[in-house]
Amino acid sequence: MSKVIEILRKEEKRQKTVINLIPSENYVSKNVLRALGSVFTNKYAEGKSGFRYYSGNKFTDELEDYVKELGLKVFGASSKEYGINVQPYSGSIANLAAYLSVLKSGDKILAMSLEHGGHLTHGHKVSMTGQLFSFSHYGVNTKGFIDYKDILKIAKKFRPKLIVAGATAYPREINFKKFREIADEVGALLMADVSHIAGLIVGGVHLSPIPYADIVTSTTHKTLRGPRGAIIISKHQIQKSKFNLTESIDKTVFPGLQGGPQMHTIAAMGVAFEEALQPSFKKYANQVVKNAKKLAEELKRAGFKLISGGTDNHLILVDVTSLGLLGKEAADRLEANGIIVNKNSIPFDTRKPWDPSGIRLGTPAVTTQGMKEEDMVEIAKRIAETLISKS
Ligand code: DSN
Repeated sequence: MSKVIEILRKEEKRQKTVINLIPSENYVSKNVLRALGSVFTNKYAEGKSGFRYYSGNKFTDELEDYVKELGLKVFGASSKEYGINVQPYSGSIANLAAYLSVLKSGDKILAMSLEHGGHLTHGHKVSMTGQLFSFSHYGVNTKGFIDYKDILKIAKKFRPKLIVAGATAYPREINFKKFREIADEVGALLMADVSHIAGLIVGGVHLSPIPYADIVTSTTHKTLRGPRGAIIISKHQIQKSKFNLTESIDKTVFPGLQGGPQMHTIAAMGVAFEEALQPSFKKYANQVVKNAKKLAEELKRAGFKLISGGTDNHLILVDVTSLGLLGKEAADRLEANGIIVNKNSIPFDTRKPWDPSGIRLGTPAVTTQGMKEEDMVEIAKRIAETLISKS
């Protein structure tokens, strides 16, 4: 047997036998996997529907047009006002493409800092985004919440051309309406990076950035439960100018940053969007949040210190230093006990991201497996037994 297939089988077994609490991971459906492993992987399709550099794209065009239509539909964005690009290979590329479509190198962007829950591509110095643009960062207050008044103060002083609303490790709901008001006060564009919470938005559990943001970027895995890829939704027109934002984004993605789109991934995105439009997805998104709230409540009861004291979404951020542990140690101990989380920085962390003070947990994957609140009680108990009684 192929060595690769052997490894693949071991990974299949691992995924079935652990409790996966990584908030950015999920288990896709058989149909999403089928599309990912389909013949669309054989096809080159540089360009866009009707304007391809290769022949033989009749069905590729049909597929991409359909997936784009579905992508706008799941986010409730009308094609009259919004366009969508489904080709970005990842969220990082999508964010870079969004910046490059509306800004010049050196322009100012205001985003959430990595230490307080932002993403690397929100201008961290080791990311190309932080090297190409001039970033200022906002964070959370000492209670762990975004302080919109504080963001307005920073924005008035910094005068960014673009404000990014979005995070990878923020357990509370983001108010995109307030971000819009801040952006309008300082004449900035607003971009929402909803990679983590896309499924919650689509499932109607969290506030949508549409119609507030000019640009919305998102990965399609995580809570959205599709393949590893990304999308960019954008208004066609911004600030009443003649500049066509959707066209600019299309050109930045290809040929600006990428070559041939991965049509098998786009096919799988289409399947995930079809699934997200089913009533069962609303139930799923609701249960993700119910499970996270229950898990947070039980962890708190067991003596864990949660950033912001709880959660509104799919994720929980825990400061493990009060237990005399570090993030890596806690994550390793949990893995040894069949529970998979990731070590994570916490707001005001004095330690480096590689060796941080916290762990991040989430419920998208276990909810897909059908777990409910009573299972969260058991999981919290097991986490406490692993980390508290042995620390
Ligand atoms: N690595 C992703 C996460 O885990 O949140 C973000 O890109």
